[in-house]
Order: sequence, then structure tokens, then C-alpha cells
Amino acid sequence: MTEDLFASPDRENLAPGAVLLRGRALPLEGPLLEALDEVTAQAPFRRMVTPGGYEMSVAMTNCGEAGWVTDRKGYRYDPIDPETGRPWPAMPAAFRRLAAEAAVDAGYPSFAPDACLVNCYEPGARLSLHQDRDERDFDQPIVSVSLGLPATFQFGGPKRSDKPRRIPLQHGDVAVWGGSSRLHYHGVLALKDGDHPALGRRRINLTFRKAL
Ligand code: MD6
Ligand code: FE
Repeated sequence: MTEDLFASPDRENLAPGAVLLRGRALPLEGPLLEALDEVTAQAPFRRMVTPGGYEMSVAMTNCGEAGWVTDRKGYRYDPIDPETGRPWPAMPAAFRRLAAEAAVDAGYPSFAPDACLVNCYEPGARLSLHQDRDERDFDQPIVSVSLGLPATFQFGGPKRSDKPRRIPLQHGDVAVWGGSSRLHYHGVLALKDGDHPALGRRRINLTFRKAL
């Protein structure tokens, strides 16, 4: 019943609490790409090291009040960029606006993100199955924006061993998830080579969180 009320060709329910809004970022493409350049000029992409000592294939940066970081000591949200010693760049207005509007569309009217992790994939880069559990409040959803080259998202269940579904993500797609799928395992398969008109040989993913 509820599925029917919200059904639309641009909307796909992935799991209870998780919705894919195809093309939802496209109306804000110009302002988003401009804001991305401003963020990465102040806090450049870097490949972080996991607690186990591996350098991640995905390059990352952040904006907002806190940024997600990993190093030999562990994973955490930090108000300071360890590379620059300065606070992360403020969250640009276009970022904040898209995150809030997409959350409303997905049924999360009071989402107010304080952190945005920016992931940069070059061909071959991948993100292995993981849970996002470094945030304080799992009642808040995560809003995830895909830009640039297409990728295959893996979306599993509450256990690492749950077989993941494969979901193709394109430039402009926005996934919002929370509710009972908030802690489900997920990842991104190795990026295929290609050339995107706006972003070249890269995929950029913005994930908005209420971290603190
Ligand atoms: C990515 N995204 O799409 C990686 N996590 O590049 C994530 O790991 C992710 O998209 C939590 C919620 C949404 C996501
Ligand atoms: Fe994640």
C-alpha cells in the first residue's frame, strides 16, 4: 500500500528504510561540482590507512563539522583534518540542501547532517563490504550521492555473510538509507574504466551523516 503511494519510475525501494532516488542530484549538478572543487582545494583527497595497515584504494576527504578518518589507531570522526591541521571545510550550501531534500523525499524529514565524507574512485578502486557504525545515532539515515563514472553497489544484510544484491549507480543517483537497514553491510565493486563528461576517469560519492 505505502509502496504504491510512493511508487515512481525514479524511485526504487531497496530494503525497508532504504530508497534509491534516480537522478535526484541532477538539478543541482553545477552547484555541487563547483562546491566539490572548493572543498577539495582546502582539504585534498588522500588515501588513508586502515587500522590493519592497508592503504585504501579509495581516496577520501570530508567537509562539515566532523570528518571520518582512519589510521593505525582506528576509525573515528575528527573535527580536524589530520593532513592540514585545520578544521574540515564547511559543508557547502548546495550539499546541505540536496542532502536535506533527498532525505525528505525518502521519508526522513528531520535529517540535519553534520558530516560529509567525500570518496574518490579511480578505475580499479573498490570498497569492501562494511557497516557504517562510527556515528552516534543509528536512527539518523545516511544520504549517498553518486557522481561521475557508474559503479556497482553491493547491498547486503545485517551479517557480513548475507549475500549482497548488486545495484548499478549512475551520475546523479541518490540513495537514502536508514531504519532497519541502517547497519546493513555494503560495498562498491572495482570501478570500471571510462570517461565521464563532467568528472573524467573518476567516480565521486558524497555520503552525508549525522555523526556527532
Ligand atoms: C560509495 N558508500 O558509494 C560508498 N555507506 O562510494 C558507502 O559506503 C555508503 O553509499 C553508507 C551509506 C551509503 C553509502
Ligand atoms: Fe558505507
